[in-house]
Amino acid sequence: MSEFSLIIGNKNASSWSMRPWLVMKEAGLVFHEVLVDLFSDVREAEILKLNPAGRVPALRHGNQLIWDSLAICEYIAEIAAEKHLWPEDRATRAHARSISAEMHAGFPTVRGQMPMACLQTFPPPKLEGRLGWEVDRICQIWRQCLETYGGPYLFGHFTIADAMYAPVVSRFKTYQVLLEAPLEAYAERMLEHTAMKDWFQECIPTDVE
Ligand SMILES: N[C@@H](CCC(=O)N[C@@H](CS)C(=O)NCC(=O)O)C(=O)O
Repeated sequence: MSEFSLIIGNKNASSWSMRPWLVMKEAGLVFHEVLVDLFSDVREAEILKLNPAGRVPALRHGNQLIWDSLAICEYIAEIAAEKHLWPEDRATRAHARSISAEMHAGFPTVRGQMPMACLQTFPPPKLEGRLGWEVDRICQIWRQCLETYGGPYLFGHFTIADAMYAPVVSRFKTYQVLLEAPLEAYAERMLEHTAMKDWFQECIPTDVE
């Protein structure tokens, strides 16, 4: 059995789980998956048995438990240092960390009104008010990264920042958000990423929360 166990929710719906899962795949780590059904009545008790913080994802590595998606990504970046899961240049790394933290702490309206449902397609919501602002802000972030670093991913090669925005790529597809050509090309590239494709293939449809 692998030394790593990643505790995650339903692949179709658990955007927080998707992020470290992609990062661990990109790092080339072999890991055991522990799946918790977030639609089960006993999910709270199930999760609490595995993580006292009561949330997924969490990573068990030997006796060490690491919880919270970004903390797991940071841990993997240190373990697989040769993969440069953060950009090497300090200023670029600070930029990548800033947009990752912005996603981690923000965009509550996108989260609430456009829940992740990888396999499903829904009519586009009206992109106005706070929702419109948040979607525009994500587009601004992607545009600035792609223009500054030249693509094909946000900071050139695939980094934790791409993983942090991967659920948004999925949401934009599900809710048919129209994007300008370079951003659409980025979203397509992300959907073609091997780990992303594997995640989608392993999804089972769920209700939307
Ligand atoms: N800040 C946390 C958020 C994790 C989170 O909210 N996970 C949700 C599922 S995607 C969860 O565990 N929900 C527990 C529940 O529904 O009972 C992280 O980045 O890992």
